[in-house]
Order: sequence, then structure tokens, then C-alpha cells
Amino acid sequence: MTRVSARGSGRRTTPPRLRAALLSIATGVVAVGTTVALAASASAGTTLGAAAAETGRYFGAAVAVNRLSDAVYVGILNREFTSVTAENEMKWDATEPSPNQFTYTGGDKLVSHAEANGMRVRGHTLAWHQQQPRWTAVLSGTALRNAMLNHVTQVATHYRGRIDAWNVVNEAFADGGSGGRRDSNLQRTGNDWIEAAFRAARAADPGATLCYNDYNTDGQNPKSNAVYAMVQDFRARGVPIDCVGFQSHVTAQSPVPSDYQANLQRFVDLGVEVQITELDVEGSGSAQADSYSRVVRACLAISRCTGITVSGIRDTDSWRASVTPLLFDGNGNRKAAYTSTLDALNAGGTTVPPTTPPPTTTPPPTTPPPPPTTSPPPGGDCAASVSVNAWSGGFVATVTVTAGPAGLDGWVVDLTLPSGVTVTNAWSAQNTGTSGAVSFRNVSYNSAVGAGAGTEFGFQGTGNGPIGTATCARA
Ligand code: 9MR
Repeated sequence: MTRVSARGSGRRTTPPRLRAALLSIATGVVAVGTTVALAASASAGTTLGAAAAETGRYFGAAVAVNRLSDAVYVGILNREFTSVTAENEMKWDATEPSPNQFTYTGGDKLVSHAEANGMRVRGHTLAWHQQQPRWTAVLSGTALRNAMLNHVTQVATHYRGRIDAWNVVNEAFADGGSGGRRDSNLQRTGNDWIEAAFRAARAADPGATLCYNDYNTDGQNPKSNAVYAMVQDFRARGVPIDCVGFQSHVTAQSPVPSDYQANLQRFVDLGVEVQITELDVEGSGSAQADSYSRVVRACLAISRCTGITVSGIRDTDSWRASVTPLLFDGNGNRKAAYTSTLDALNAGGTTVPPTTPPPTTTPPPTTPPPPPTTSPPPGGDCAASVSVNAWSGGFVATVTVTAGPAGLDGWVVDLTLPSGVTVTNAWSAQNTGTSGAVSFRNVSYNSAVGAGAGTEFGFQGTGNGPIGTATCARA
């Protein structure tokens, strides 16, 4: 394992190449003094990645796997960048084209390329209203919630230990002045879907920095205020969020706001780190160069702004190619924006605080998934049947409560979990206890169940089953 880190601040450590650059700078300072230290900095700062490393930051790019066969593209990537973000390869449509059938071909190639070249990986993205597979379109309610949580868990588990930061949830807030959530199929599963996704991601990969990522949040405005309120609430309630990603798509209509830095700072003051995640700037020449420089300087002024990612390499690689938003032209030549970015990185700033080692974690067990368990059919007040979707080290359980002939107005389901199994998250029921004897009580909307009818709730956990038999009683 090459990386370790503390909760909430660069949870994994620096990859080998970056670490070597940092070490050589530190050694220069200690052993030989200022002159040599400057020489080491000057030499280290001839690329974006090395210049950012001088202050402990990464400099990354969104990468499309199908371009890894382009020698010019790969040459720039390997020379300049110390982090990669999957442009599309880790999205829901790419990784789970059919329900519970996962394909990691593109994402795995990207991670392997990054690891072979000492780069970090930003995972993008686990839960988003766009780029979902077709099959989610017919789902809603508990079924969609379960599918989302299973997706988060499976993908984060697959990449556990190899992802520096995950964009767990992407673009969940509405544009404009409403200051509220975006309406989406995920939002309609209940307002708590975002925290459920973060809890699932933490359980699946405890070492990854977990980020909420959005656009049009670059200054203080109704949208960023709404994200701010969510982060404040999550931190107060212990929902596992470590980071906020600011996409920073700069256009003529949406220039770098004057309070860009102050806005980053107020999020840092909530206890999260911030990252610039999809930076690109419409335009050309000195105006474009100046905008890049302003964003970089703002990040470097904030010690817990831990890295910057641009949303591609050459202008022609961009999803907005027509507005030439990137640092290299279509031929791979450095633009004025490249020089201003490099200069801003080399001008220095705050240093990202050092990280501390994570708690020791036990390796994931490898026993087979537990079978579904069922309680006796309803003869009395109610019955509970459990179906389990398990993988090595974790599971999602869906429980159906079926009312007996008299119907129900309140119910409780009891389970005794085997040693090593812990409930991390429940939905459509309130749990008491997380291990051993655990009870799940109805929430307000599903207390009443008609005679012979059923209602569903679910929970997610770590460890390996069997889960045990569920019993249901009138509450
Ligand atoms: O760069 C991505 C592009 O290749 C895709 O066609 C596009 C489809 O939505 O998504 C682009 O990236 C998006 C990113 O994942 C999230 N922020 C906005 C970007 C544009 O939608």
C-alpha cells in the first residue's frame, strides 16, 4: 500500500512519484539550505504536477480511456499530471449496464495506468441523475434506493484502496434561486438519499476521501448556500463527508467570481477539504490565462484546497472543444493558460497539512454470500422475509413485512446478526442497535399495512452472513 492518510484530509497518502519530488525538496531545504532548495523547486516546478507537489497538492486531468492509445495525449498526461479522474468510465451507465452486472474494463485500465505512473485516481461518480443505465428508468422508491446503494457499495468495494477521492454524489442541487435539491429519480427516493450514499461509500472504502461535487457553486449564491447547509448538517450529524468538489466551468456568462476564494474558505471552515474538480475556462489568450491563474491562486491560498483537476488535456479532447477551454491546444502545445497556471503553482502558497495514518483495518473476509432467509408465513400478526444481496465483506438486505389477517398499525422486525456483521445504514425503517440483536421499527409512512399486504424496508451492512431469521411483531 503506497498511501495512508487521515479521515477528512487527503485520506490516502501521496503516490510514490509525488512523494519522491516532495522528499527531494525537503531534503534540499534541510541539508543544503535556501539556494539548493530554490534550485530543487525550480527544477521540480517545470511541470504542472511537480509545481503543485511543491505545496503538497496534486494537479490532475479528466482522462478518457479511449485516448490512452494516442501517444501525444499520453505523453502530456504522464509528463504533466499527478492525478487522473475517469471522464466517463466509472459512471453508473458504464459500470452497471444491467442490474447487478458490473463491468470495470475502462475504469480498471485507467487505474492501472495511473498506478503504473505514480498518479492518484479520483473516482467519478457513484450517484448522479445523469448517465444512469437504462434499467434504472423504470425503478422508483425503495427499488431505486436499493439499486443506488448496491451500486455505490459494489463500485466503491471494487476499487477499495485504489481511489484517492470519490465524487460520491454529483450535481444534486438545483440551479437558480430556489436553493433546493434538484428534482430527480434519486431525489424522489427521499431527501436522505445523499447521506445514504455517503454512508454506503464509507462502509465500502473507508480510506477514500468522500466528496460532494457540483457546478455553479464557485461563489456564494443560492446553490452554493444550499450545498453549504447540507455539508454543515452532515458534519453536525456525523454523516461521512470529507470534501466538496467545485467543478469550476468558467464561461463568459459565469466568470471566476470575486469571492471564489472566500467561498472555498467557508467550506473548509466546516471541516471538509475542497478540491477543484473539472476546471476549464472558455476563451483564449490572456483573459483565459488570467482566469486559470485566479483559480489556482485561490486554491493555493487555502491549505485544505488539496488539488486541482482540469477537465481534459488538449482543447480537442474537451466536452466543450469549440470554446478551447483547456491548457494545451489541439496539437498538444502549451497555451498561455498553461504558462499562467504553471507560474501560479510555482508562486507557492499554503502547504497542504500532513496526513496521519488511518486506523488499521482488517482484510475483507472471503466467505461466500449468505443465503436469503425467511421467517414462517403469516399466521399471526405479521411475517418478515429477508432477501440478501451480498458480496465479500458486505451486503444489502431487503426485508418484506407482510401483515396477517388483522392488518397492522405499527410493526417491529427483530434479527440477531452473527458476530462480525454490522448494520451501517437503514432505509424505510428505524433501527435500534447495529450488531447482535437488532430491531427495525416502521417509520411514519409505512406503519399501516392492510390485511395480507406488504411493505418493504432495507439495510446495508458490513461482514459476512448468514443474516439470520427475521421475526415480525405488532408494535
Ligand atoms: O466530460 C464528459 C463528457 O465526455 C460526457 O459526454 C458528458 C455527458 O454528460 O459528461 C462530461 O462530464 C460531465 C461531468 O461528468 C460532470 N460535470 C459536467 C460534465 C458535462 O456534463
